[in-house]
Amino acid sequence: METTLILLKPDAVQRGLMGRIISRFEEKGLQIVGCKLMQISPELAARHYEAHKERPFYAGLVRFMTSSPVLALALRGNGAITIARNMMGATFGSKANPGTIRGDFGVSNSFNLIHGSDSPEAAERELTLFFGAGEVLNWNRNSDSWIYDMAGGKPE
Ligand code: D4T
Repeated sequence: METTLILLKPDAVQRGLMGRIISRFEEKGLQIVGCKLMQISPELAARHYEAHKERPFYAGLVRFMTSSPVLALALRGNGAITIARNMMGATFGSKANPGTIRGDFGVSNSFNLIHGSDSPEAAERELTLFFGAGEVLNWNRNSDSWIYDMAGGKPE
C-alpha cells in the first residue's frame, strides 16, 4: 500500500471545494489516513517547493501557498500516488481534461487547486514535512474487503 501527500490549496479551501474533492478520493476507494487544516509558513513552502526555487513562478507560488490555509491529506491505497495524480489532471486548469479535479473545478494555471506527490520518494519526503509523528494513522477500514479483492492474499 502506498501513502501519498495531497494538499488542497488555498483556492480550493476558499472556494468551498474541500468536501467535493475529498468525496472523489473517498468514492474512488482511497483511504484517508491523515487530515490537517494548516497555515503554511514561508519556510515550509520553500522546503516543499525547493525543486522549483529557480523557476520564474516560484515567488508567486510561495506567496499563493502561504496566503490562506491549505488542507493536507495523507491518502493510502494500492498505487495511490499514480491514482491521485491521474484524478488531479494536468498541472494547468486550462489544459486539464474534464473528469479530473483540475479539469472540472478550475480554469487558472497558477491557482490549480491541488498538489499530489509525484513519486514514492517525493511522497515520503512530503509526508514528513506536513505530518508529525502519530498524525498519520494506521486504521482498519471495514470496507477494504469490498474495495479490494483479497483472494490472493494481497489487495488486487
Ligand atoms: P504540484 O507540484 O502543485 O502538485 O503541481 P504539479 O506537480 O502538477 O506541477 P509542477 O510541480 O510542475 O508545478 C508546481 C506548481 O507551480 C505552479 N506553476 C507551475 C505555475 O504557477 N506556473 C508554471 O508555469 C508551472 C509549471 C503550479 C503548480
